[in-house]
Amino acid sequence: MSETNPAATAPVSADAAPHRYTAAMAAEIEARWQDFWDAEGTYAAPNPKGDLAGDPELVAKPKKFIMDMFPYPSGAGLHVGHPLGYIATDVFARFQRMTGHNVLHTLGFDAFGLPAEQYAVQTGTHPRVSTEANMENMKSQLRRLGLGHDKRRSFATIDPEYYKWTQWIFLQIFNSWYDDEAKKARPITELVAQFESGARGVRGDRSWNELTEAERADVLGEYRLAYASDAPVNWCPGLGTVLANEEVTADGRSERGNFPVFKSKLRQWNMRITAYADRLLDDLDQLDWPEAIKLQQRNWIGRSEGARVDFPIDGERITVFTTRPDTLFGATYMVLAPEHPLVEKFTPDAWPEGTHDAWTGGHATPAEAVAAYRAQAASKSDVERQAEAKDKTGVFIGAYATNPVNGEQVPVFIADYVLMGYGTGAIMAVPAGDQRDFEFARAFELPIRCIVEPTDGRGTDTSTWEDAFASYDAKIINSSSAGSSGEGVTLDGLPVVEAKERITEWLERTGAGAGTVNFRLRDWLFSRQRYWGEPFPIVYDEDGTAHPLPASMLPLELPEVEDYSPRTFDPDDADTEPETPLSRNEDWVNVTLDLGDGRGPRKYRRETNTMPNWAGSCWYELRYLDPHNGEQLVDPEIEQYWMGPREGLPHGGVDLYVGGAEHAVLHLLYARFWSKVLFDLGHVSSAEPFHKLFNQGMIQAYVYRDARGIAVPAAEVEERDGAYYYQGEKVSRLLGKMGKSLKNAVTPDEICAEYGADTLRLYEMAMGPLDVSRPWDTRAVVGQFRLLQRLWRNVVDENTGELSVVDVAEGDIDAGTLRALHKAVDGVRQDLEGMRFNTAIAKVTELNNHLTKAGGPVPRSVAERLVLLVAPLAPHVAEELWRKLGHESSVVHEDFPVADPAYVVDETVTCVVQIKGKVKARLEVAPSISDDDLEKAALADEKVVAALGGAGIRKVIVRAPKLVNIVPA
Ligand code: ANZ
Repeated sequence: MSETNPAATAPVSADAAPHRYTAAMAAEIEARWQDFWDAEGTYAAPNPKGDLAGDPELVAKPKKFIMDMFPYPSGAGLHVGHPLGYIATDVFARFQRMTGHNVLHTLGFDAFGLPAEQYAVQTGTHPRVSTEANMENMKSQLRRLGLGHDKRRSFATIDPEYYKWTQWIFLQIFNSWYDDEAKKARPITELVAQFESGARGVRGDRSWNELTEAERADVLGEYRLAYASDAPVNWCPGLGTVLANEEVTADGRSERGNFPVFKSKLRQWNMRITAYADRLLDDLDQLDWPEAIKLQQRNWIGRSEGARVDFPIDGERITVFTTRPDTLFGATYMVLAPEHPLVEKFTPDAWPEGTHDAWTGGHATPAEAVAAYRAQAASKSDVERQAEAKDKTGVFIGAYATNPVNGEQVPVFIADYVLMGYGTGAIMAVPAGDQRDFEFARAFELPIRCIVEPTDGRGTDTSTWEDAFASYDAKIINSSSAGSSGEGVTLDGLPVVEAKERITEWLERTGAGAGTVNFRLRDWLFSRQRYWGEPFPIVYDEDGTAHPLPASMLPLELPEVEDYSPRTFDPDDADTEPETPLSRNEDWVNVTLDLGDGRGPRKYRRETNTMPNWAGSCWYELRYLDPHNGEQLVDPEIEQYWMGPREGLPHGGVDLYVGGAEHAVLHLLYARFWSKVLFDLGHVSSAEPFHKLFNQGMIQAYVYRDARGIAVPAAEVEERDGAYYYQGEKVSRLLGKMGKSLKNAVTPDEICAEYGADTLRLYEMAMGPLDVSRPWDTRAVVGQFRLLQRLWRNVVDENTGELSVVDVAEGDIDAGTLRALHKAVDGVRQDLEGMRFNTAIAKVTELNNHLTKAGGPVPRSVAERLVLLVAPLAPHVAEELWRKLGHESSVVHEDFPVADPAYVVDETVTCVVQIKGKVKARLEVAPSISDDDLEKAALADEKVVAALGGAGIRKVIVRAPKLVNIVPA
């Protein structure tokens, strides 16, 4: 929006006061204090020991570790939306410092990532070079905001001294396994000892000592928490890269370039996060996180209680997972995921006699039908396959399996609504109870058997039904049998929950199945075919067995490569494999090493994948604690001090972690997983990384579009009579994201230049509750600038630049001012503690306005407390005024004011105290006083005590706040 800037124009007008708070003055004050804070190390947080300037007095204080989700150093720099959370944590951290805490607050960079690599492909600039330039730019933008970070603790995930430890943690995870009995990770050497002693058997009938080295490695690979396996990926030879599901179109081609995409198997690293599913779920209860985020994690982990049921077929069996084993009698057909490995095995050469035409898909043989359907299914993403499409597709594979509960032969289909990656990849279909099965059964004319008595009046004749019936309150019917394995079972008349129990017992007794818990969570695919990431500390010997590097060889630094771009292949050649950039550096890849494992120097090939960009953010909170430790991940005493378990935080963790809600699952789940492994292995005392999580809202901005729908520069749009114009043309206005591409980005630099950082900070905090999204409005920023001008004017004479406050004894300050002061102190304190920054600013404004309206000079002690209230929010102007008020040390470590409760109560009301109906006393009390407190106050009143003259009391009638009537005995 074009408009004149009052801050810039104020000082040049002829009669402007020479010492008014202006943009120019703000710029000067802010730069000066920022330099001072840096030089003094004002925000340095001492550690209990070590080289971080341990200060015994500070260390004895209670502590607070306050963190932001660290940024990726993007080339676009920051817009005003980015620092919202950083300002909020800074205000909170400053408040905590002023209320007696040793505060750790800093910010690093999450600096590995794809954009720098893509830029390198396009321009040849080394990703490190562009990343470092971006970091420099962002650092200066952030510095301008006056954030109180302990800069000695800052780092970037690309620093070799940092990723040395990321690699080290990988080795810990690789070298451990999950002991299901102890429910924790243990060193792999302890598992090897169990195999060696025979305490644990090796699968098959061979003993551990008979296995070759490679075979032993394979066995251990099935236990390790980091393991390599062949995982299906979307391989696009034409682009030379593996694609995410979202990058593949519905017809199986790459969104970019329109090349064919193949589901192929690739040897990849995985993390066995599924071993921790239960603990990741259970420990959520103890965390102070938004419920919505906890719910997303719970759903992502997706714990389902149910049963596995075996359906015999051809002397083998198909195992299904069901959450409703009680509906087993209603299972009239089965479905396997199209990719299920048993499909070929059970597909016969010819269609069985009398196969329904609708089941064959018009194919001459089952094999043909299966092949055609698989090709069709492979082109859909899991999301599309699960979409609630009414037209269910599938094909009969020509085989029947046996329902174990009644011996019925049920046809086996493949259909894409069953996913390979969930449960067992096979289901028993119960059309009466499951909507997808219902639709499929209608399409393929399969029987729909009513096994739960409908409670909605639709009746049991399923031919009249329009959908499946599901209710946990209903009773089971038509579910009784002699059982194919000889033993009968009846569920008839049982409510669902009891029926589940009874059938599960029956499954276990007859060996037809067992109760089980299934998780939606999958292991974490941990490798990328990229350059700009942490190299794996893994080498392969000539047999292809993976060996970990010894810790002494870390960091394994990223080597130089000539070419960052992926190698592309014939787009139709599915048999190709991605070529990783690291594999091109033959000198780096092929090495002779002595791994110190007694095998002596040998030839190895290095792993040429790199870690995903989630790796670096999985443990960065720990590095802030002890950022220069080259010997240990983190000193245990230091970790214990800042993050250890304590009252109310049974698993320990960061006191406050602020970031966007978009990180509900991946980052927050991965970081929790690494914490738990490190905890199990004894490296840390905290089993959770982040005790309290807060999601800030988004700063939105108006997007203006012309008639063609193209965004036009928001800054050049004019408003006339409620309509918007760009270069004379009418444009539309909608609230959206802020960003360069929408031409509506406002940078913090612009606002700092126009008004100063203190104004920007106040504006962002005043916009609304922190967790709510809010539209940016540059025109409104000036409101906060004016608040600072009035604040300044209440303390400093604008003409002389001298202090304008007067020394007045507390008792001589007028009651109205004292009330305004203490109410503000009380309210701001509570608001800052509760992170209600917007209402805190409203209270500061109210007090400031009171002082302005009162006219006359402000009493010094009132001005001082006002400045202290402002200090967390607008630290530069507060520091300047504090010094002007004659203090020699920084306001940063001053004590936050405390309210005198006597002044905090609202206006008082007069309460009449009667004895036997006669007025004996009058009390001034708060309108909100409770009956109890009022009774106590009345009975303690001198006049009342005298009037009672020691007589006992029979009854007291209280009508707070106005009346107390005492009836003596
Ligand atoms: C029989 C049944 C009867 C089912 C009924 C549901 C209702 P959640 O709760 O998400 O765990 N299922 C199992 N594996 C599947 C797979 N790989 N792809 C698609 N669907 C699958 O869901 C579990 C239920 O989803 C299972 O219980 C199974 O259908 C289906 F009245 O079995 B149910």
